[in-house]
Parts: sequence; C-alpha cells; structure tokens
Amino acid sequence: MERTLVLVKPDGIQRGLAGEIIARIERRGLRIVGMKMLRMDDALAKRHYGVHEGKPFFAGLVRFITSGPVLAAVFEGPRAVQIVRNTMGKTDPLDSNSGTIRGDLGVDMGRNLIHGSDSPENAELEIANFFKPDELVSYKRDVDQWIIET
Ligand code: D4T
Repeated sequence: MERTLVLVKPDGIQRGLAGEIIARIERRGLRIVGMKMLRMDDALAKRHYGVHEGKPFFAGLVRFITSGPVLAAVFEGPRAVQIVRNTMGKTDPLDSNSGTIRGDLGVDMGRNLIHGSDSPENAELEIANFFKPDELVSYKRDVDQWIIET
C-alpha cells in the first residue's frame, strides 16, 4: 500500500475545479486519508519545491503556489504514486493526453492545476511537510471493501 501527496494548486481552487480533480482520483479507486485547505507560505513553498531552486522558473513557481489557497490531500492505494501521476497527465498540459486532468482541464505549464508526488520516497517527505500523523486516517481492506480503522 502506498501513499501520495496531492495539491490542488491555486488555479484549480480559483476555477472551482477542486471537487472535479479530487473526484477523478477517488473514482480511480484511491482512498482519501487526509485533506485540508491552506495557504502555503514562502518557507513551505521553498521546502516543497526545493529541488527546483536555482532554475529560471523557480521564483514564479513559488509566487504562484503561494498566491492563493491550495487543497492538500493524501491518497492511499496500491501504486498510488504512479496512479496519480498517470491521472494528472504530463507537466505541460500541451503534452497531456485527453482523459487526464491536465489534458482535459489545463492550458499552461505554469498553471497546471495539480501536484502529485513523483516517487514513494518523496511522497513520504512531502506528506510530512503538510500533515501530522494524527491528521491521517487508516484503512484496511476486508475482502472487497475498504473499512476505516478507528
Ligand atoms: P508538480 O511538481 O507541480 O507536480 O509538477 P510536475 O512534477 O509535473 O513537474 P515538475 O516537478 O518538473 O515542475 C514543478 C512545477 O513547476 C512548473 N514548471 C516546471 C514551470 O513553470 N516551468 C518549467 O519549465 C517546468 C519544468 C510546473 C510544475
């Protein structure tokens, strides 16, 4: 079982697409184990996108991701990281297939609606940046049903 961090970016919130984006991932079969609205500050944005520090688009990326609220969610399921990446589409919506979130709903690379972790290792680090352990619920799978552990 894998967990991954999803952010509906400020453009997704602004356009009223948070429900649609979350629903597409949920319908694939991944489970929501945590969710919150927040406004990322500079420090969190730089930590989250630290790998891009020094690149020409870094300042604009930080400005954009801190420009309004985001919806942060943790999804869980088998191969959750890659399932979300495939559901998102490519970084540039222009290269994203129809049927993906960015391919159906996006135009600009700098306004690409959604973030999803790119590896299980980064997912764990990113989730810890946004959620305390007690803000996440656990599921167990019983035959073909998901049951929330209390
Ligand atoms: P995120 O990290 O937001 O899920 O997007 P990706 O995983 O698909 O893409 P990324 O990390 O390579 O880029 C992060 C973020 O920066 C924007 N970006 C990226 C940009 O504005 N110009 C660029 O040239 C690149 C490569 C888009 C996503």
